[in-house]
Amino acid sequence: MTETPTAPFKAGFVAILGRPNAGKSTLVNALLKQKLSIVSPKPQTTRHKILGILDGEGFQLCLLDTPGLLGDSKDKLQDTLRVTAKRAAHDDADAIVLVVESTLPDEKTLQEFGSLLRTGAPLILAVNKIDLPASPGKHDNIIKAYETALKPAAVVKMSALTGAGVDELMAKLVALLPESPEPLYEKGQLSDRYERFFVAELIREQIFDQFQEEIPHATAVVIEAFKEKSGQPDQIAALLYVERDGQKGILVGQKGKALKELHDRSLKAIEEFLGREADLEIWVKVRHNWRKDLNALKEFGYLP
Ligand SMILES: Nc1nc2c(ncn2[C@@H]2O[C@H](COP(=O)(O)OP(=O)(O)OP(=O)(O)O)[C@@H](O)[C@H]2O)c(=O)[nH]1
Ligand SMILES: [Mg+2]
Repeated sequence: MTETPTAPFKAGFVAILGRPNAGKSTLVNALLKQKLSIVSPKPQTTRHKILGILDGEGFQLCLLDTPGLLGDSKDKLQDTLRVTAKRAAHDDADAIVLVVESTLPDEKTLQEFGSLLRTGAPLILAVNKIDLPASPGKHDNIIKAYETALKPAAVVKMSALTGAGVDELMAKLVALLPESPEPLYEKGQLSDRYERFFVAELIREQIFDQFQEEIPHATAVVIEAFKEKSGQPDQIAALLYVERDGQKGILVGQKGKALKELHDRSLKAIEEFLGREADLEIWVKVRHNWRKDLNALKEFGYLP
């Protein structure tokens, strides 16, 4: 009797890169089929390399969501975010997904993305947001421009929002994964980050939703305390750092109304995520020009 040979197990890292707002985090969540990374219509939402682990039949796909690559950086935070994203590609990736929107790339964009090829990792071009209306032939022209400059290993037209093309992308990624004697992370583990990281992110997501203009970008969230006691709600204390007194005034609002709303919305999101009750305290502090301050970036967890 002959045994059917089983395919070798595969596991590896796939870095998801692209300009801010291209839909990287939405794509990571779509591939994982659950919400891991926060998403907002405003650019520069993601500020960390965030690992999402997907266990499949015969494979483990380790997805790395990254901060959007900006053309020019204006401060040390933006410099740091660029380094974080590029490191994910250069140090960790077995494959790269370049997520682009339905717009023709300019020379600078092509050059910048071209530098990702130096990683040696195969690059898949994911043309996202195809659910949005586009003139006839537009996607083909965009793909042609990227294909000429980057020679991607594969191209997928997709919508992270509707899910169109996501399975096709996943199949292409799994095919690119290296063989591995065993999974890289324990089966069933979703990320390498702890609950307190995601709690801070959920508060940031509410800030992106509730406040306009510079406020979301000028705010950092630090979890000061996270205490679990059996039979009691978790005790969570969050500190929001802004850059100027005026921003603090906006976050707090008249008679504390804005902060109360932020508190209530954040608590709801946090309890849903944790699957248990929590008590949340939010404090707002000013740390002048923290985005230009390397010590602050370190303290807030943006720098190793
Ligand atoms: N119509 C449409 N919108 C999308 C799609 N994918 C993402 N979006 C929207 O695009 C916006 C940005 O999505 P994100 O996933 O936060 O983008 P990102 O690339 O992670 O952005 P940064 O973290 O800022 O770099 C959100 O409003 C998403 O809902 C898509 O396929 N179609
Ligand atoms: Mg993001």
